[in-house]
Amino acid sequence: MKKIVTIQDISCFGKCSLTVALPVISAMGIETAVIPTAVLSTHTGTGFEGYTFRDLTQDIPLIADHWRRMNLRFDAIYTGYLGSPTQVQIVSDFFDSFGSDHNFIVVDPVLGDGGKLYAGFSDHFVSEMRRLCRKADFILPNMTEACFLLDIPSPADNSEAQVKDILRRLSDLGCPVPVLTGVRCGDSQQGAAVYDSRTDSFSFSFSRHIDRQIHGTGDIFSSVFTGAVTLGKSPSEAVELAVRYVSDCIEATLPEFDEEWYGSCFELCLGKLAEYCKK
Ligand code: PXL
Repeated sequence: MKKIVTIQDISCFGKCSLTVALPVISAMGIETAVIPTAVLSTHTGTGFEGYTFRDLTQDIPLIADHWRRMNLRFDAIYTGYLGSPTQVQIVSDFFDSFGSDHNFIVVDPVLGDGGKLYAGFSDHFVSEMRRLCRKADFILPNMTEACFLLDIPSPADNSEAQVKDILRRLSDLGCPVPVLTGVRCGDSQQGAAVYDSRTDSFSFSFSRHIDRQIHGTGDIFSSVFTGAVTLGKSPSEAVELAVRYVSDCIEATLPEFDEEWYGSCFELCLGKLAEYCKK
């Protein structure tokens, strides 16, 4: 079996980060090892206040030391939400220990959405995340995160030329294959775009646009993308699969949105995802 290790928090309630990555990657038929970076009572997004935050930064090197002694190897290393600049540095050390020519690194630079940083993040955190992106084979920012990483204002519109320019600049940060999510195409479509700087090629993938912010969809996207590349798909095929599954999850959430406002009903679509991966 293929094996991924994912490094991100557990938000105990709220359906994001590890509570998404673990079921989604497992449904793709891939073993999923985890390093929890923090335990929060809920995620920090809109709608939740007064959440607890237990920092597990000091545990990460201890887990890594044990795994080194066991000689564990992973086909992919995938990071999501990280809680502090120190944690980013420790994750960077983990890449040095466990990254190799036989695996790849995915950094989802979780920083913010809707033009704003998430609660508790500073400019210093953004610059540490920018440094981490340099070590990744793939980065998966949304439009807000891309603008913070590049230190540019949010674009007024999303022309193809503008998206390509942002992707090129993201690759200049040092990551050969950046993927940009939250890309709009006219009023009716949204999706993602990928740039492979090794071949200088772009690829876009879209589904129906739904005007709702649903928390955790970025984590679903990144989990499917990482799983798909681990299964041998090309970056553009992986983006296409991730766009399709996120769209399935959003469609499944709409009828439930009054109750499930804090996350998506991705659970209802895991069977479909398993089927997509068999094809
Ligand atoms: O979905 C990204 C995410 C993960 N983990 C925590 C978060 C967020 C986004 O707000 O707050 C704790």
